[in-house]
Amino acid sequence: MPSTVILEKTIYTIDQLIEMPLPQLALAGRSNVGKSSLLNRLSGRKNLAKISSTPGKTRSLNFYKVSPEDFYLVDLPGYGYARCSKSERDKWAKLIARYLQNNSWLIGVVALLDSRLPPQVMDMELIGYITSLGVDVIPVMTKADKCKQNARHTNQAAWQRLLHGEKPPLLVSSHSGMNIDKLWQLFVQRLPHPPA
Ligand SMILES: Nc1nc2c(ncn2[C@@H]2O[C@H](COP(=O)(O)OP(=O)(O)OP(=O)(O)O)[C@@H](O)[C@H]2O)c(=O)[nH]1
Ligand SMILES: [Mg+2]
Repeated sequence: MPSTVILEKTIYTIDQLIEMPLPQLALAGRSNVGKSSLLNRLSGRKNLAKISSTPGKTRSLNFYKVSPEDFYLVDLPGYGYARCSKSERDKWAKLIARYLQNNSWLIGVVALLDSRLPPQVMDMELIGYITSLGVDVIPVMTKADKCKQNARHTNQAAWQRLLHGEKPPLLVSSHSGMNIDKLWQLFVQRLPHPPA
């Protein structure tokens, strides 16, 4: 587990985007999939990132610095949130795209997928887009506590087939803590110089 995770920078618009010179892992996924909750669980702090049962809670790019490992976890606004205006959705999509493109500090995008659902077109589009940028995708399935074992294994196997993965996506739960340690290990292994 990380020693400390602190919010270092919040970005609302493209012109606020600046280089953040440390390795970065971004958490991406549909609105309400559990990005901010996962960040809280990973940090061991319940109220670090704002969460809500109303989709569209995170409206900015939030850079959380992890020490002493020295990297950023970046909480992104969710996509596919239908109830906000089209112009607002377009603005977020552009901001996220600009962040993901040509960012040499980005070492991977954690694609969060709802374990209760079979693969969704919108999630496939995100993964296709990230892959097209030459960025690694780390698929992770959220809310495992909310899903019967049979269903989550079916959905997990479906994702593994679609992504041609050697391993199935990791099933996690921010509520029960299931596999949070394993997820943390996955992250740390990706760092350019993993601590000894
Ligand atoms: N049962 C269960 N509920 C979860 C879990 N993770 C998140 N939730 C719930 O799902 C809802 C959305 O969680 P958030 O973490 O705000 O989701 P988000 O992906 O950050 O959403 P946006 O900021 O809108 O994109 C909240 O009501 C959470 O309590 C989980 O592991 N298990
Ligand atoms: Mg959020």
